[in-house]
Amino acid sequence: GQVQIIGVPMDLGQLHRGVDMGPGAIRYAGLLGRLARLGYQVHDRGNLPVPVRDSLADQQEQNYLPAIRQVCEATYRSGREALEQGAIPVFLGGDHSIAIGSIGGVTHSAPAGVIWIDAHGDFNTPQTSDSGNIHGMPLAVLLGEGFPELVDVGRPGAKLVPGDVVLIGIRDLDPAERSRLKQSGIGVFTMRDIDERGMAVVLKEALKKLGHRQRLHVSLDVDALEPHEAPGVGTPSPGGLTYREAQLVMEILADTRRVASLDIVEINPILDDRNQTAQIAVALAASLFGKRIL
Ligand code: DIR
Ligand code: MN
Ligand code: MN
Ligand code: MN
Repeated sequence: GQVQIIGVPMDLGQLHRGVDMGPGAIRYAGLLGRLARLGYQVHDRGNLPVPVRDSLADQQEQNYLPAIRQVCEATYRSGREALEQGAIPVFLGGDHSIAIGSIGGVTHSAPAGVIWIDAHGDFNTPQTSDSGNIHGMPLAVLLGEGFPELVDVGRPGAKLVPGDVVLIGIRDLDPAERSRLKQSGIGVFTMRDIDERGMAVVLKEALKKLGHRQRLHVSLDVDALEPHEAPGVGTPSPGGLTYREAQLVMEILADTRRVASLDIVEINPILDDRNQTAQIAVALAASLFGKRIL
């Protein structure tokens, strides 16, 4: 199969500088070589253009909404094209707001199930957000809620229905976001579920919820991982997935042979320890695309 790497160096959805260097860090950690050695034909499409934050002073009080919309439009087109060319797109963030474009693009002609791996719900609307940061809103946008400029990226309206989404690794929700999520019909698997029942059981239940969808998209926010292991993130949350739990997720997902696209987001090399977080992300991607121990 063919993999297309699509870098989206966007840091506008949150406050910390440095997330724009995520695509470089992930490439430097050896993503292309790892996928090539698994037998994929890997094509790097380079990075999409993203305006520099310092050039957007006039958008600051809108939390960079116009620029984020524009970048998500371009991300949508790249994802749609990759799929039309029969490739697996791998989107390198950037912050999680890029998923508005990536998941929109990969659902352009047919729906997909989404496995959203994150410490956070990313289910805020402008009304429920405490921070105003758009990276806390992309899942709500994909379900049709929030800024219309973002909801209508690529094609008008919602890109997903609640039954198409499962969340894994959740442990940090804002109060109003939490009640929205509980009422949403989205499958939410919290750290408590994982602690009590084990990752293998939880993930199999999550996959059962997505049984109606042939194709799966994995959206990996690396802050889902335990911050002692993956420190290079802007919003670390204690009590996260261990490296081994995250590996097991990827191995079980690989066994389904239904994974058709991937986001790797929120890696901040400035906050990282010698690129360790990008290296973990690359090892997880290798497992997701079929690397086996035996
Ligand atoms: C918080 C943090 N819920 C917000 N969200 C993060 O700003 O809406 N998402 N960090 O990744
Ligand atoms: Mn996220
Ligand atoms: Mn997160
Ligand atoms: Mn974050």
